[in-house]
Amino acid sequence: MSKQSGRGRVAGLPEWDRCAVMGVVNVTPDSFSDGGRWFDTTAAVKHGLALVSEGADLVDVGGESTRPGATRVDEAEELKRVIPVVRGLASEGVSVSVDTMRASVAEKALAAGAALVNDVSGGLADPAMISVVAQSGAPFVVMHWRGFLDGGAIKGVYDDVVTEVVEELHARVEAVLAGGIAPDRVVVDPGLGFSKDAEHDLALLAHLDRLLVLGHPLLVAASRKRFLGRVLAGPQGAPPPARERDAATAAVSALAAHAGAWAVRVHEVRATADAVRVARAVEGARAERNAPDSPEGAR
Ligand code: PMM
Repeated sequence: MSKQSGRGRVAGLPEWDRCAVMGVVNVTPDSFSDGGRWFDTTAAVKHGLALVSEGADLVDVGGESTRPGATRVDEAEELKRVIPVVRGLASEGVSVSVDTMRASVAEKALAAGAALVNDVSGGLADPAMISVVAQSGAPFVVMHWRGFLDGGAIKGVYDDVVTEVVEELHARVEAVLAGGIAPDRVVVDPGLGFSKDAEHDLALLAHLDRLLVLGHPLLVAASRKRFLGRVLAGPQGAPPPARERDAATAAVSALAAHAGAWAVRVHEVRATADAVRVARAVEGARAERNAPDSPEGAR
């Protein structure tokens, strides 16, 4: 399968000729890397617009932290956090993604102008999610998920993480298609850091080609995650804090773009916007060199 099939196009969203950049706005007091900073509608909308001016193609708005140990917010609170921010950004013409595990939040966010539903549970947390998204005709991100993180260590045990993630994602894709979401509206995501340790995350990044075989555009969300802290710390050292992992995040963005990812989800947009453009330029140079009528390609 060509790299292009992973990049592909997601029906219902603009088309980019390179890996797209999804900027993150967490409207939460407690997300692990930026919690509390945009916990106010005006500040959150302003931040989303700033991310767009720095090069974000999409802005992902979430009102519930998924960090290990986080307790779930109730539905009313999640709606209060997310909907005004979605509405504010959509009214400015931003392509907004809503990061939620709740069908009711997805439904109201779509009505407020969101263009994409990003569910870290891949439709598992709320049995109504798939039908709500199917009825709306919105595209849907299916992330690999083995349940809420307080569910026990067994969830992070794999014999072969790449094969298992591919198989489990395949099963979720079948479920969302059976639930009526159109195939050209399904995006897959390996769920880095969710029931996975640093070795698992690195193995998945090393084998993004295996995820592309699923035949759907691929989203990679490595931004500031624990595994980057581990890599930067080395065997003995202490991991740098989340906000000092942005250069490492941009490195992953370049690698993911080069491997054919459709989009990368990041907190700090500027460096990643550069990274995906460099990856695109390299891709263009390769295509030119391989073209049958180029002196290089003819050799
Ligand atoms: N990770 C987080 C939140 N949302 N969405 C997708 N599709 N994939 C992810 O890996 C993902 C996500 C957790 O990170 P954050 O708290 O920094 O937003």
